[in-house]
Amino acid sequence: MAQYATIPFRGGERVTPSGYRLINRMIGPLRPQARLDSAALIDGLLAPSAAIPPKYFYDALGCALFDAICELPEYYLTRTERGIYAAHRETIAAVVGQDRQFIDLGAGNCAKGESWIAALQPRRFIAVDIAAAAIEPALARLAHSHPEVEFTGVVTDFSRTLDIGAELDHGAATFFYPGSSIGNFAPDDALGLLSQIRDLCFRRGGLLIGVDVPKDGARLAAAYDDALGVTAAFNRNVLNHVNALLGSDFDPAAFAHVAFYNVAASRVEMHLEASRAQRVAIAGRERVFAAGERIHTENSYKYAPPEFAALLRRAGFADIAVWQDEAGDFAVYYAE
Ligand code: AVI
Repeated sequence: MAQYATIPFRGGERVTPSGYRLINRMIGPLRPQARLDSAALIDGLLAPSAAIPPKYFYDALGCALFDAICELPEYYLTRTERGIYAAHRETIAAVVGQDRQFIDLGAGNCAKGESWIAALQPRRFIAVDIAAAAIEPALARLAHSHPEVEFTGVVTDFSRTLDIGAELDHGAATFFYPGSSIGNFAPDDALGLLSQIRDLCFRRGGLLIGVDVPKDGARLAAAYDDALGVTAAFNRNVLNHVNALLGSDFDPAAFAHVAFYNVAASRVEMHLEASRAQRVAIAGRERVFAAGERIHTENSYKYAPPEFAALLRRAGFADIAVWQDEAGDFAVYYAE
């Protein structure tokens, strides 16, 4: 039973005997889900406390802005995680094991996943992301440089469900979920996703995951409100994406970027604040925003290592190893 369609690889060149495949789960029989998603997006915008799920950040421009965020001096997450991998690569590789299928969740430009190919020598590399625009060129590039690996791209929204079981074989699997992306889920949803990953590990498998740690609120606020305004542009751009999806008429320039650390909830929150009173047409309805009214666009939860290890255990993982940088700013876990 085909639940999805294999689509031609736009702009790609088949360079390996095995080639690479891009599977798009948002097309064909799954279109009704896209309609449900639009309905949920509209409901969120019309609700008294307006919200947009963070998955809508990632149109082509949003992906490029996120790549730029990862280079910012204030955004310590990416380089700290990279430093942990560089410092412990051999030890981590020995614990994880080679010759597995490697599932890069939220792969984006696949740069982080690619950095593990030499050490882990995966048989198969499955890049999973909501943004086809990010993984298409990445897979074309990877297939050139690693002809020994079989590459597959799956374009899917795993904030709903991780429907990639059909792409896995029964060999050992390493799931890779870097960048503290798990922090963009509410804790109960994070538990749900971790449990699904655990179920997909079959008999032999594990999860290598990077997670940000709570720290000084001013430092966290700066990481999500940088001096150059790149994160502000990333946040506002979600309104461009919503306009493209819904035909709404948000003016991104009429909303200010707001980011702060909510200590009690252990999360950074991002909002868009209406700079003046305004009316926005959304799917045949009108939403009036008062000056100062906010649209909640993202939570980024931070976990101390004992808390995150407990979450992994609740999801059914055991044998949890943790690596951190010297300052304890970020943590990497491998759980089987
Ligand atoms: C993708 N995710 C882990 C980022 C984060 O840190 O929560 C998204 C982001 N939002 C603002 N800056 C980066």
